Amino acid sequence: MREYGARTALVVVDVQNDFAHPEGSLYVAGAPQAIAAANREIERAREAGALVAYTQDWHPEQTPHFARDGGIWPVHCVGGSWGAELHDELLAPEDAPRVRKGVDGEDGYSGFTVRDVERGEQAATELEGLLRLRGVEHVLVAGLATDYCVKETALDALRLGFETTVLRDAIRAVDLEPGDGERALEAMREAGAQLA
Ligand code: VGL
Ligand code: ZN
Repeated sequence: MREYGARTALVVVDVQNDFAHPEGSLYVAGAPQAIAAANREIERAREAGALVAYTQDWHPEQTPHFARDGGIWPVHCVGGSWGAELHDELLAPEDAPRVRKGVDGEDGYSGFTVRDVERGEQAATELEGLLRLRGVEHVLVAGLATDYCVKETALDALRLGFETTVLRDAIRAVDLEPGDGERALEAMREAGAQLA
C-alpha cells in the first residue's frame, strides 16, 4: 500500500486530450483506464495533503518534434489548443500546479527538463523547484505515455535523487513498436524506480 504524505508528490504526466481523448491526434490506447487509476491516486494524495502536479506537453505550431517539420509525431498538444488541455475526466483542481514543457519551442519528453532545439542545451522546467520547495523526497508518476514522457520524467526524477515509484495501472504506452511500453518499464526499473 502506497502512503502519501507531505514529502510525497504525485506527478501526473500529460493527460491531455491529444493523448487521452479518442478524438485526440495521438490517442494512447487504454488512456481512459489510466485516467480512472490516476484519479484514485489523486484523491488519495489530496486527502493526505500531498502535492499533485500536472505536466502538459506544450508545442508551438512548428517544431522538429512534428513529422511535418522533420520529426516523428503527428501535430499534437499545440499550446492553447483543445488537444493541449487536460482531459475533462482527470481530477485536476484549479489550484494544483501545471508545468508546461516547451512553451518557448523547446523539445523533450521529461517533465523536469527541456532542450533548446537549436543549441541542444538542456534547461530545467519549474517542476523540480516546486518539489524541492515542499521538501518532497518521493515522487510517484502517473499518466501518458509510458514509453516517452512517463519514462523520461521518471528517469529524471531518479537522476535528481528522488525516490521514484511508477504507478503501473495509471500509465499507458504509445507502443510505436510492440513492446516499447514493457521495455520502458524495464529501463525505469533498472534505473532504480519502483514499479507499483
Ligand atoms: C509524448 C509523444 C510525443 C508523451 C509527447 O507525452 O509521452 N509522446 N510527445
Ligand atoms: Zn509532444
